[in-house]
Amino acid sequence: MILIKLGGSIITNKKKALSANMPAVRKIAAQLRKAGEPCMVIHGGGSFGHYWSVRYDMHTRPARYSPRGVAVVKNSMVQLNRLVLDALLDSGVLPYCLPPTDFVSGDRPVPSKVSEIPRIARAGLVPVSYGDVMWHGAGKFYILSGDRIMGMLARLLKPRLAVFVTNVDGVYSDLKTKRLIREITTERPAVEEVGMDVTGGMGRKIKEATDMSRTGTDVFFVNGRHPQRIANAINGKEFEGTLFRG
Ligand code: IP8
Repeated sequence: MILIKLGGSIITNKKKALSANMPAVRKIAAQLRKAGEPCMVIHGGGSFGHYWSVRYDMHTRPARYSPRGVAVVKNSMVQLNRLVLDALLDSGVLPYCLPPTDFVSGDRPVPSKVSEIPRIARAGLVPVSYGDVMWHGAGKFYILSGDRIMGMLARLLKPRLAVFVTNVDGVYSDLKTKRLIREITTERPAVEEVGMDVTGGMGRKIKEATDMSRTGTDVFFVNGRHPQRIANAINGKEFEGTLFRG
């Protein structure tokens, strides 16, 4: 099983509110069709969920956020998810929509629900989940990042590999020169300012990827603007990107 995170930076135009980049999803879908093993896709919020989370000052910390903010953020993620599902279906990938509320309760994954996911994937469908605003209980909500979902699922499902698809080539050691770290060992990654991103941007991804690799999963970071790299990473071919070895 392979877990694939489609970053909001690749499936939306982060500089323009509520603008999706569905041609990018279609090109990535064409590569996923080459995977030859069960896959799950998780997508981020980009200029949908993050745009509204910033506007309503909502974060990953559970709190009594504006009910209107909760409704608006959730609605925007359903809209983006719908666009992603349509683009996948148009491209010959058969998505099975699984909002995180289907397998997360409070801030914890529900193991009996998570264990169904590989079965759905083996039945020929591609489960699709996404970062979302979640009910935490006691009047509180929180923003659950798709990156966090990757970490939760990897711990329980032990996938063969996990791929973070972003709009950069991988993890850089220097943001100015864009020197790519091919494999994370001792070199310190450089992390950009997060800007319109309430869940922590590249820093959060690196943290999740490090934890996932420690539990045995190989994790790749690849640039979704060169979709062929996704298929190369999945199929064990030489690829441009960063590896966190499991
Ligand atoms: O882009 C965030 O998901 P992420 C989802 O994977 C929302 O961090 C609602 C902002």
